[in-house]
Amino acid sequence: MKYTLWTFACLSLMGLTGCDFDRQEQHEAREQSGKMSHTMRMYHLHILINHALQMSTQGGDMKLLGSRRGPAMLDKAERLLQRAMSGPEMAALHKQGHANKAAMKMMHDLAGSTSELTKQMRALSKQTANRDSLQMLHHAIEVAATGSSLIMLSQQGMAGDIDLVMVNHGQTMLGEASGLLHEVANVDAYSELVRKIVRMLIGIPEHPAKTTTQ
Ligand SMILES: [Cu+2]
Repeated sequence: MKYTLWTFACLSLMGLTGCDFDRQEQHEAREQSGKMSHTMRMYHLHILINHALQMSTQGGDMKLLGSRRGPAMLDKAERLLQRAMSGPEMAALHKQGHANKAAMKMMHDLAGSTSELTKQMRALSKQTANRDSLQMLHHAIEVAATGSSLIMLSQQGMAGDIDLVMVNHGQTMLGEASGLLHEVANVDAYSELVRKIVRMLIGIPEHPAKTTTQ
């Protein structure tokens, strides 16, 4: 009997400790998100927008190939863009007074141009003129968005020596994107919009997130 009671007491104690541990973890997670810098939160939203842009270029390429998956991909890109820009996370950043920050303005400019490009991509088809050049322009966006995301991710300072590899490779990708633009001679409105977007991506990440903790 004594032994049974003792076992029961031990099990209860273990259960309580487990609960305490869960509570502690939840508390730490809340603390962590409270301490997370606004720059880190903005960069993560920005990475989502870069990805929406990449999805658009894939959708645009599929439209040029005549694939019926093209419009569906453009729909998904638009939904992600809307989710990132109109979600509670963005609203919170604005509420906290970050609406006029340079990084926020850049993000809104990029999102606006992405939305405009996605709309224009709806008109692409197998019959579109200069399809090869348009695909090269799409690749320029793809490469620049990848470079921009790698740099922003490495600026979070989460992976030590690997951050350096990421930032260097990101810069190489931005250079590659610039080179691709020079290869395409188109001067129509669509190409100009692509060039504007690539230039925005090249100019984006400037401030290491960890130095601006608030
Ligand atoms: Cu905003």
